[in-house]
Amino acid sequence: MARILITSAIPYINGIKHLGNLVGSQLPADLFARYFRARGHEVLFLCATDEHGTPAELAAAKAGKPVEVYCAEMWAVQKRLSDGFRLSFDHFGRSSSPQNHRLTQHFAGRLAANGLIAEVTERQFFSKADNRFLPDRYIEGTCPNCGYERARGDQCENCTKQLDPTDLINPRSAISGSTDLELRETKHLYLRQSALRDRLEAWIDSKTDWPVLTTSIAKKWLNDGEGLKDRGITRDLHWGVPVRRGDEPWPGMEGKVFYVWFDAPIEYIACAKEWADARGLPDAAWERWWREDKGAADVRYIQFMGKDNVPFHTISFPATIMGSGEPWKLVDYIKSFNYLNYDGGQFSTSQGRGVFMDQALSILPADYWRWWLLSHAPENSDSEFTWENFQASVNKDLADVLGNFVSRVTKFCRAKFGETVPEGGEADAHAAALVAELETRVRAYEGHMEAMEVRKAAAELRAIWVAGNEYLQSAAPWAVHKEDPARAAAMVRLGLNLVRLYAVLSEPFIPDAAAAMLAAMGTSDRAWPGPIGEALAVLPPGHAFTTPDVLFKKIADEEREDWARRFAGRRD
Ligand code: B3M
Ligand code: ZN
Repeated sequence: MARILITSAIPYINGIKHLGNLVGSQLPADLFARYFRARGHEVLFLCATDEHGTPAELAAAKAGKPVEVYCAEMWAVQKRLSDGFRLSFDHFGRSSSPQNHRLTQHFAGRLAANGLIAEVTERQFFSKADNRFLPDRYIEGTCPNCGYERARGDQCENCTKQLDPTDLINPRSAISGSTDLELRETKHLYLRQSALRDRLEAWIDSKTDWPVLTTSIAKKWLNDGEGLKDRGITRDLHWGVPVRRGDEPWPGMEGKVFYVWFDAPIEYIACAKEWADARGLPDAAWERWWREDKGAADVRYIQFMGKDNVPFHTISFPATIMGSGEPWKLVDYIKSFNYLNYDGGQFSTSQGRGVFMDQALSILPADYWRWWLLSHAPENSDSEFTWENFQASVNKDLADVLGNFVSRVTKFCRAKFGETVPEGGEADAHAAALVAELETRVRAYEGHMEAMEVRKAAAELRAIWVAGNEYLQSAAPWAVHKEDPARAAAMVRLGLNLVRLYAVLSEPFIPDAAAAMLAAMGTSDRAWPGPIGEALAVLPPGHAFTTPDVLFKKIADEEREDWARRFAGRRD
């Protein structure tokens, strides 16, 4: 039994996330948290909302609410939706927590003490109309790279190029639209990542098992242009973690806050303290997950994120940890994802294009989405959601294969033997072939899950479901029953045990259906299968079960067409 720490990239607070966001971090993180728990490991699975920075301030202003109020409300909304998708976080924290404030200030103090912070005076846009500096998204203009006219000061949404506000052509205030801007001097702190370049490179080079997507992005940043750039870690904003040097004020930095990307990953650590504090546990309880000097040396730490977040997790956050000179845990494995596109274009939060988490749950239960998203995860390249593909996968994999298997076995048994596991008969050659096939497939499934290959695992799980249907088809208990009821009983007994086994194996992907299957089988035995023959003998003759309702209903063509129209754009 190992200890496994899992974090998902923490979603921005500004609004409800779309399915592309979900499949790029939180959902696969949940898949593996559930799997590793099922295998008997001790798992701590953490996520939180990312509440600082210009996205939060701008969204709050748009909603006409004080930013603290807006964040508290949106945290509750995101929490409800993550529960709805059955994301099994041990704690869903907030980057605005007092725990994160203190820890962020602590790290800044340590970095400064180690000579890794530079104070830099630079020129930034100041808006006279708004009477404030305009960092990041507070400024908009034309992208120098692609000509898109609504590029933001931190990044162009059209071509994804990272920008500095001063790169923009025809800059204007995102608050007032004013173009009456002037460059004024302001002092900021820079994290001297460049001083840690060699250590970062050696560390990244030691991670030979990382996915290519992760390593290639990390190396690109390490070697970009002149080399690794130092990063500004403070902003002229009101909302955020006030700049302090540990417990001390930071002369000259009054009224400034840390940059959101400085404090957000530190929330992974602070979230563990929030988790412990919420349960009245001592600091030792969370430190054993995070401090190598307090038991975390044997923890395996896995992070999940979309590819745009990789640079911050392979360079900036490790630089913060290394630079602190304290024995905090560094990540062991970074699972990153490409983008999920939507029906011939991109998901877009600003344009309301695509399906958002609340909308998804309003039309179908979580398992339908979980199954499609995970089995089509954008692992090795971008992937695309289309309603046709969604309908086809749900109807085929979930309804025709898994749902139909459960329904056939239970209904046949009820009709011929009643709702108890029948006795008599012996396993025949069909059964032996099935057990042999499952032995191979279940071990392959485990292998893909251990390797965190989401799509391969989903494909193997589907093949495991298919094997059950093929068994029923070839064994044909309904035909055998006429001549030899005892042989048919043995087949049905195997089938009912398969339902339980499918529940256990499928739980990481489709937890609600798995729970319904176990409940129908009248068991809470979720033991992961050892030898398959034994796993298929858990429910003994005479054990009572109930015939479940339809597990998955099919999606009709009219529904598909209706949804495709509704989610084409502009969310109201
Ligand atoms: N909130 C970006 C995102 O949601 C950012 C991730 C932070 S992870 C520490 O894509
Ligand atoms: Zn652009």
